[in-house]
Amino acid sequence: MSGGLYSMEKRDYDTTLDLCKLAPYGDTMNDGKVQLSFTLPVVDDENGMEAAKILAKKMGIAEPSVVCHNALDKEFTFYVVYGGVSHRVDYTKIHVERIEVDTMDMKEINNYIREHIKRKVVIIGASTGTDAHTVGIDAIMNMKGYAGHYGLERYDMIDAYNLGSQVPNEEFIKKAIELKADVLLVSQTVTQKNIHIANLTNLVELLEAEGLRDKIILVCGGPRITHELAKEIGFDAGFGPGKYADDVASFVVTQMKERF
Ligand code: B12
Repeated sequence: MSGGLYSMEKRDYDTTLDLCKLAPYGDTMNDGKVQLSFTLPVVDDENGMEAAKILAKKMGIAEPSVVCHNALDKEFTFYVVYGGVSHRVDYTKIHVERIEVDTMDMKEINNYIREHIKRKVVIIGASTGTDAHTVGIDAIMNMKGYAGHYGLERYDMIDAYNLGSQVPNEEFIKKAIELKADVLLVSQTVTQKNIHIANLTNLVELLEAEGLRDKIILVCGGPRITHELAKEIGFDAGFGPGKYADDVASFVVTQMKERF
């Protein structure tokens, strides 16, 4: 179930469900049961388990029980704690900025480009700034693809260039001009000290200074990127975990048709 209308409907099988007071579900409706995992830098013994329970209680978890404790080595232990939370959420008031596009498959996207754009779309991707993580951008661009979704290099109607990692914004833009890019894809994995925000904002500023911002579709992605954040800092869209080449390709080609 993907949320939306269906989940807002009353469910006959459980009349105690109140979406204005949404609670986690463990065994019975509204029991508030959650499971929490963390690692403590201590030996795997009774004292460590007690520390894990005390910590969970301090986090507001009622009646915590340690349901799993595994020594990672002599001085680090991994815990899973099960317990209940009393907090409730008003689900009916939630509004999340989301990308409104129906994802097409590779064949449909190629046909869409042939029909509406009538030439190959040039897409350049990179993990920029000091970020050395390449797996995310490779998942989107690599010929072999990821999790059963072919990457953009596989698309007949897309010229995809993956510049790799640690690409300075200036070099990225230089390449965009040289290759006459329609779309720039930026991957950001490291978010320590909000480095991703500084780096992404700098790219937007440089593109604006070059007079290029309005001429290209600018998209970022990564494990901690949301669409809301991306829009806030001047990108056209942001994609997080569980998104693939076909999601981003569907978005960019429909944007190109609408905007250019
Ligand atoms: C592999 C890895 C590395 C490898 C990277 C190798 C490589 N060639 O990429 C190495 C060992 C080099 C590495 C280094 C570092 N890492 Co590292 N690394 C990881 C790890 C284990 C996996 C990341 C990964 O590959 N995920 C798989 C991909 C497929 O997932 P993804 O990136 O989320 O991509 C998906 C979506 O987000 C999206 N997506 C991603 N990018 C894009 C772009 C676009 C345009 C779109 C549309 C979508 C999209 O699509 C993908 C598919 O759905 C994570 C921990 C973890 N388990 O996640 C830590 C992790 C990311 N690393 C971390 C850190 C801190 C580092 C270092 C700073 C460590 C250090 N102190 O040296 C360095 C960074 C150096 C640098 N200058 O960047 C932290 C980041 C913490 C933070 N919040 O900033 C993590 C979370 C580990 C941790 N728990 O602390 N790392």
